Amino acid sequence: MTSPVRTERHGDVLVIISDSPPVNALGAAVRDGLEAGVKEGIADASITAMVLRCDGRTFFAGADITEFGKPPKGASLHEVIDMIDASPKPVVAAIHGTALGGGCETALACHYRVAVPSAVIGTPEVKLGLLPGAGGTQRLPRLIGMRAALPMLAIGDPVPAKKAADLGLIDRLVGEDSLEADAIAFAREVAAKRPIPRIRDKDAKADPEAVAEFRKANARKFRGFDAPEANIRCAEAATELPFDEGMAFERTEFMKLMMGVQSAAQRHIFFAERQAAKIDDVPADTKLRTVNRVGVIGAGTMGGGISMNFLSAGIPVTIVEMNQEALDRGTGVMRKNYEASAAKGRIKPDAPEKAMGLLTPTLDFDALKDCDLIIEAVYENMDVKKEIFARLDKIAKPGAILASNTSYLDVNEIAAATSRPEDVLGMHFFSPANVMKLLEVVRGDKTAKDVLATVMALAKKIRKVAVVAGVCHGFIGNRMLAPRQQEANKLLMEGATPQQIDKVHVDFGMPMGPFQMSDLAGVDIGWHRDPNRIETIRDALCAEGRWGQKKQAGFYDYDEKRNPTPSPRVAEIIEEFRQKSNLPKREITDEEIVARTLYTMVNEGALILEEGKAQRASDIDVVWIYGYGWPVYRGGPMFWAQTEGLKKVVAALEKYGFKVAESLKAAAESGGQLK
Ligand code: 3H9
Repeated sequence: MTSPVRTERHGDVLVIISDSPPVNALGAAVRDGLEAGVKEGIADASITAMVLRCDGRTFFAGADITEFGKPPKGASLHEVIDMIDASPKPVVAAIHGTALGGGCETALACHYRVAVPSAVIGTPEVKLGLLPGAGGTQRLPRLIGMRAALPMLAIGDPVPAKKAADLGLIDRLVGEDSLEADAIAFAREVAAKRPIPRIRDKDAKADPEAVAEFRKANARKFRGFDAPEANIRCAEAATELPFDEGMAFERTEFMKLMMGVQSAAQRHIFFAERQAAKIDDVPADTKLRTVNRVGVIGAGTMGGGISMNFLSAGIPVTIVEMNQEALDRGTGVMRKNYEASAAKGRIKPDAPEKAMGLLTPTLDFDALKDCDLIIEAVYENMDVKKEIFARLDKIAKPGAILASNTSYLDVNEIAAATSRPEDVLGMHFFSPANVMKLLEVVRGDKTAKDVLATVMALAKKIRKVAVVAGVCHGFIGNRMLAPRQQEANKLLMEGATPQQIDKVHVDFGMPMGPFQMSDLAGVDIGWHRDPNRIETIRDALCAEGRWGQKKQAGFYDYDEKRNPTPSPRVAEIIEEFRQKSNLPKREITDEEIVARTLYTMVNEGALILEEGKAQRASDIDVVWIYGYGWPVYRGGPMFWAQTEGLKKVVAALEKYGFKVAESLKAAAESGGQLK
C-alpha cells in the first residue's frame, strides 16, 4: 500500500506532506509516514530544516477516532511527536483548515508554526469526553499561559489563526494562497537558529486565580461531565511537574477517560450526528434543487426563529402574516434578538442590519410565488394547515419545496391537500428555532428523494443537525416525550412530588425535569380552556391560573426572578385528586421514577425503530441530545439503555407492567444492540 505521506525536496528544506482525505486524521498509515519523513529529513545531511503540511481541505484534524478502542498499530502518536520534538533540525508546521486535537499537538511538537489567516487551531478532545493526550495539556499552558490554555482545553472551542498568533500559538500568519512557499521561506530563516525552541523546555506559570475563576464561571456548563475537570487538572500539573512527569500524569488521566462510559457516549454522538445526515435509500450524489429564497408563513415565535436561521446564513426570506400588527411584532422580535446577540459580541456589529436587510415582510400571500422553499409555521390545526397547503399549491412555483413545521400532525394528510405531494415534507424546528440545533425532517410517503436530500443539505448550511423521521404522531422526539409525561403524571397520583421527579431528571443530567419544563413552556399549552372541566391535575392548575412561570405559579411557585419553590397549593391539589381516585399514597423510589419515565422512552424508541419511523437507533439519540438537552455524556436514550444493560431495562419495564417492544426484548435476550 502506498503511504499517504510523501516528501518533496526544495533545496535544503524537506517538505513532508500528508494526503489522507477527508480530514488527514492521524491514523496508523499517516503516523508511519510522518515518522519515515522526519527520519529522512534528519538523516539527510543536505537538509537544514523541515516543513510539515497537509494536502486537501485541512491540516491534521486529530487522532483517527475510528481507531480508538482497537489494538494499536504502527508508530504511536507519542513516538511521532517525540521524534519531531527531538529533531536536531527545526520543523515548521504549515497550517491550513482545522488543526485539531492530535493535529494541534503535532503542531505544538514542531518548533515553529505558521498558518494561513483562515485556519483554526484547537484541542476539542473535551467534546469527545477526552483530553489532548499527546502532550497538549502540557504544551499549551507552557506556550500560552493558563488563562488562555484553560478554555481551549476544557471547553474545546478552537481559536482562529489571528487570535492564535496574538496568543503566541502561531509564529507567523502567511499568505492564504502561498502557504507552502511562505513556510519554506520561514524554515530557511530559522534553519540555523540555535537553540531550537522546544515548548517542553519552557516553564508553565501557576495561576491559581485564573483556575479558580475558570472553574466557577463554567461550573454550570461542566455539570456532570468528567472530561473538563480532567483537562483542568492536567493543565495544573503542567505548572507543578517537570515535563516528563506531567506527560505521565496526562497519560493516566487520558486512559481513565478513554476507558470510561462518558467518552464512549460522546464519541458515539460524534459519529451518530454525521451518520444522521445519510439517508439509506437516497444516494449521496442526488442532484439537489436550488434554494435561493425561502418563504415563511407566520411571524410568531416559531416563524420568526425559523426565518432567522436562513437570514443568518445569507438566504433571503419572505415572511407572511395575516395582519400588520402581528407582522410588525414578529419582525420587531427578530431584530431585537439579533441586536441582543450583537450586544453580547456573539455576532458582528453589522450582522443585524445585514440579516434584516435580507427579510421581506409582507401581508401578501402571493409574494410566496418566488420562493424555492416555503415553510408553514402557523398553529397546530389540521384544517388550517390543509387550507394553507391548498392555497400554496395554487401559487408556488413548480418544483418549490413545501414544508410544514408541524410537531405532531400527519404530513401525508397535509401533502394530500396539494396536487404535488412529492414536493411536501415536514421541517420540525425546536423552540427557540434560531438557537436549538435539531431539525426533524419528516418524510411523507410520497416525498421525493431530491426534496429530502435538498432539505438535509440546507439544514447543514443553516447549521442544524437534521434527522429524518417517518410520519407518526409526534415523530421521534415528541412521540417519546408522551410516555414520559404520562408516567410522570401518574407518579404524582401515586405519591411522588413534582420536585422529586424533577430532581431525578436533573441529577440524571437533563437541563430540567418534566414539571419544570411544563412550567417553562406553559402549563396551559393544549389546555381545553374550560375552567369548569377538571379531569386532571393539570386542568386543576390551569383553572386556578397556574399556567407556569409566566404567571409565577405552575407546578411550582415562583418569585419575581423566577426562582422556584415547592408549592403547598399544588400538594393540596394532588392530594385531593389522589383521594378522589382512591389511590393509596406510597413511597416512590428514584429507581421507579427512572424506570417509568426514562426506560419507557427507550421502549417507545424501540417501537419507533420497529415501525421504521427512524432510520437507526443513533438517530434517536441525536434527536434527544440536540432537541431536548439529554446529557451528551450519556449518549442519548438508546445508547444509554445499552450501557444500563438491556436485560435490566426490560426487567424493570416488566416489573412495572409495561408491554415491552419485541425488538427490545429480543436484543436483551441475545445480548445484541438496538439498531
Ligand atoms: C484526538 O486527537 C486525541 C489526541 O489527543 C491523541 C491522543 C493520544 N477521526 O465532520 P465532517 C470524519 S481526538 C476519524 O463531516 P466537516 C467524519 O466522521 C480527535 N474520522 O466534516 C466524516 O466521515 P464521514 C480530536 C474523522 O468539514 C468525515 O471525516 N479531533 C475525524 O464538517 C468528514 O467530517 C476532533 O475532535 C477524526 N478525528 O468538519 C476533530 N474527524 O464522511 C473532529 C472527522 O464518513 N472533527 N472525521 O461521515 C471535526 O471536528 C470535523 O470533522 C472537522 C471537519 C471540523 C475536522
